[in-house]
Amino acid sequence: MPSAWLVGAAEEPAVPIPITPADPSIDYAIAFADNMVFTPQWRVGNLVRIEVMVLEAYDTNGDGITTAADVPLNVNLGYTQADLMADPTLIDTTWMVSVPEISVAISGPGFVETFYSDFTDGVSDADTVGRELNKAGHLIYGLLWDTTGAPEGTYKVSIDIPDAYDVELAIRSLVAEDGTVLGYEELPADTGVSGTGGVDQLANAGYIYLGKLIAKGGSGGGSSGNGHGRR
Ligand SMILES: [Ca+2]
Ligand SMILES: [Ca+2]
Repeated sequence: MPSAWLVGAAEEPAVPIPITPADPSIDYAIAFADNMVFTPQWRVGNLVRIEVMVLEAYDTNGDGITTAADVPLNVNLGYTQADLMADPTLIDTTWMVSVPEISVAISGPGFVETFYSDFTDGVSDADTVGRELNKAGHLIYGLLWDTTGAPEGTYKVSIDIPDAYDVELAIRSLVAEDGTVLGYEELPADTGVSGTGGVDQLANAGYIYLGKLIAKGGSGGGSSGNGHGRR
């Protein structure tokens, strides 16, 4: 899978990542990592990677509406991980958004678990959502969800950011037949099945349904299930 997001994430840079001021004149998108979208069950051991970006979204192609087509593939403007680590203030010039706090709610059959981080008061054990600059130069938020004890079923993952950052889009990579990542597209509308999702206006959250969590077999993480792959 073309998910460069998954590898090479770095710790917080020496210089703190500044919070991106909320702009009331634009919208914001929650971009879900491919492993959350395309793979029925992506996990190592019992750990499922939850990973998103928060992106700016506004009408760039002049059609009067803000859609995923307005968000460029190159959301980091070509800055590398090293560039951004050396000068995190560059993030403010990109499409990537550094939010002051974020909440991740995971809900499924008889199960709810919530993770939260406040990035304005430093990093402590109270912060259970990570914030990293990955190898692709993406500012990502994520965590490893330990599914030990979680019942089988389809889980909803909801990413809630402060209301000042008006979430209007839940998006994923737009991938060509040959695997080339072309840009972004909206998640298929919520039907409650894996890979679909949308925006919860009341919560100001973007959400997605993960691939169905099934009992672990002997074949290792990510190898089982079907029906939601790209090919
Ligand atoms: Ca547009
Ligand atoms: Ca904190």
